[in-house]
Amino acid sequence: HHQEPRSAGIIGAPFSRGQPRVGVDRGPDVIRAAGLVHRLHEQGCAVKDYGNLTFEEVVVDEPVGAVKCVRAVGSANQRLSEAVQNVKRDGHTSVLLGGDHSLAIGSIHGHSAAVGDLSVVWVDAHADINTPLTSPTGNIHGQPMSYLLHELQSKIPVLPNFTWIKPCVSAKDLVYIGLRDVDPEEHYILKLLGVKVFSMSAVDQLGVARVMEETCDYLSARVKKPIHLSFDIDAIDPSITPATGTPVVGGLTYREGVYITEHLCQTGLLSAVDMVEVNPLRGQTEQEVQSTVHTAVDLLLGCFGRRREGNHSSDYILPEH
Ligand code: Z70
Ligand code: MN
Ligand code: MN
Repeated sequence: HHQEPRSAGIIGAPFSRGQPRVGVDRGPDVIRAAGLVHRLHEQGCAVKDYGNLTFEEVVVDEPVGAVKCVRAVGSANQRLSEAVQNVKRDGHTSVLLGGDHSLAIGSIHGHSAAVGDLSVVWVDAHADINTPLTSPTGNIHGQPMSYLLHELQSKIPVLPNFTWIKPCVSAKDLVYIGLRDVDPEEHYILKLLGVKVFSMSAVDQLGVARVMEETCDYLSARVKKPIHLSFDIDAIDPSITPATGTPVVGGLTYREGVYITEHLCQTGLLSAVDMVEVNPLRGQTEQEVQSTVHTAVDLLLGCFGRRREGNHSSDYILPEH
């Protein structure tokens, strides 16, 4: 059926301090260099590129307990939240190009501050729901959902540069797709809160079409809230997207990934998208990097109405001879 015209507001966040590997800060520029803006225009999508954010240089950032780079991550996400609020107030679907997945804190916070209650679809090999006290690594990209969920607030200590964060997501409004590397503490949290999870086992069992049908039924059972899609490129199998910090075997195929974006797009509720953890320095060859980046672009095109059956604009007129 007919889709309203969409517009994308792109924010680049060249930020890597939520995890230890260099290179993920180059994500925004390599995704743009692969032609994202041009290809969105080509498919009839209006685009405003807000450019790359710049971040405060945090010189002294000693670990707080086990948690690394707390001040830098807190400060960067506060800037990102403001930027996402601006993009939403300008009327666009927000597109965050990461950067590492700690950026979901500011992206989801800003999205919720602008539009109110959200549904979150988190597509990832990992659950990224460790609290600062359960994290086995101290890397904040493994923790963003814990800061955002109302239900975990009593478990979150006060951290420097994190006091602006207001929890804004309810456990019942969160769905995971693609999980296959979940820490025991995270698994406990997911069960405790009753979070809806479609692990890779569920994708194998049900197929991606039923997973998406059930995801959207589940999220729209009460009221239809705007959807925030947080897509970690490591959800896709590393045979397709190897240029990422922590590849995990047994992931989504390219086609399953694209199907997820097509399906969410056609709900008409997709209001913000994160594309994170693309790290061009983690590819073994230029071909590995290109495959990863082109997949990220195709997933974003799917979010903005690209259909594999083909597209045409509603005012197209067949030429007469
Ligand atoms: C682990 C942690 C993670 C991405 C690794 C890993 C989390 N659960 N996320 N790579 N993208 O450190 O909390
Ligand atoms: Mn991940
Ligand atoms: Mn992630």
